[in-house]
Amino acid sequence: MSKRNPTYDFKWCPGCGDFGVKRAIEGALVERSGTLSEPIENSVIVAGIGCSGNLVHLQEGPQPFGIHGIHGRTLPIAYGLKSSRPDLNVLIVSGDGDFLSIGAEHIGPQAKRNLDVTVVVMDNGVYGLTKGQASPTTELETVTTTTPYGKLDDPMSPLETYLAAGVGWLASSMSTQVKPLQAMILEAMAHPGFSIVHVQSPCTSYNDTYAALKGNAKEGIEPMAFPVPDDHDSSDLESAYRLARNGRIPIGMLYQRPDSIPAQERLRTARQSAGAQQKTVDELLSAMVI
Ligand SMILES: Cc1ncc(C[n+]2csc(CCOP(=O)(O)OP(=O)(O)O)c2C)c(N)n1
Ligand code: SF4
Ligand SMILES: [Mg+2]
Repeated sequence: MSKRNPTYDFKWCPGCGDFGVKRAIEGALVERSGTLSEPIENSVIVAGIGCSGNLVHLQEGPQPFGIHGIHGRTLPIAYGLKSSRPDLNVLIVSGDGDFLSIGAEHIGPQAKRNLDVTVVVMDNGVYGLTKGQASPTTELETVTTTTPYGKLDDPMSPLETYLAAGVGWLASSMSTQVKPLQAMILEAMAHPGFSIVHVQSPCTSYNDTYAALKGNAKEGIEPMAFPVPDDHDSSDLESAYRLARNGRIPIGMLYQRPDSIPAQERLRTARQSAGAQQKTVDELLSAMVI
């Protein structure tokens, strides 16, 4: 439905990074709708679970459609949606726990398929909604309720993982940079193919990383985040890898594959070339009978 659910009363904590992501998405959807003269209902937000996924209920202003899915399955839901309604603009919102743990197995296949959707990952390095358990991006040795002796696993590097999986359009951002983030999401939605905007979105209750990301000269904290250099060539995959592997967090456009044929177009072309040889569903099924 494209109306807010009046009985859903979830609220983010004060200062939660997700507020900035929400504003950027609202702005990008309205801007897209105006530029393309398309009703906002042509956009659908598919949400994972977690505080981040609740974004789908909290959109203000003109309402897109929304589906609040199950844990880790935003991509299969979006695939089904896009397969039956390729005309829709599908935006996924998901957390580091939802997208990069139980959901991670879907990234590779959809990247290789070049499913034409945009994913906004809200990374707070923790399972926020369930009160602060370790997620794949939680730092080594961090003590949480599920890692009482400190986290034993190295943190995952999401940007490297996406590039290795074959994601063809990748940007990295911070929830505090609302306007640049809005512009990035808009650009990602215009890309014909799979696109990811990975956002550092701190959790003020269980993993407040604002100071670590931005740095604090007075307290001698070096910023983890740094802007992607102006001379970075975003069509150069090797150069994108170097930035992703740098040990800190690059903020900006990392990679855009020069050629991008989205899944729907591949299917259309295959159907056309099959022509008269197209098989019925019954024929396809009987070919698999043992
Ligand atoms: C099948 C299933 N297992 C476990 C949960 C419990 N659960 C709710 S939110 C969450 C973690 C979400 O973490 P993340 O995606 O990082 O979202 P955040 O709250 O940090 O934004 C989990 C495990 C669930 N909803 N469904
Ligand atoms: S628990 Fe963390 S992620 Fe969830 S709303 Fe609060 S600050 Fe945001
Ligand atoms: Mg999280």
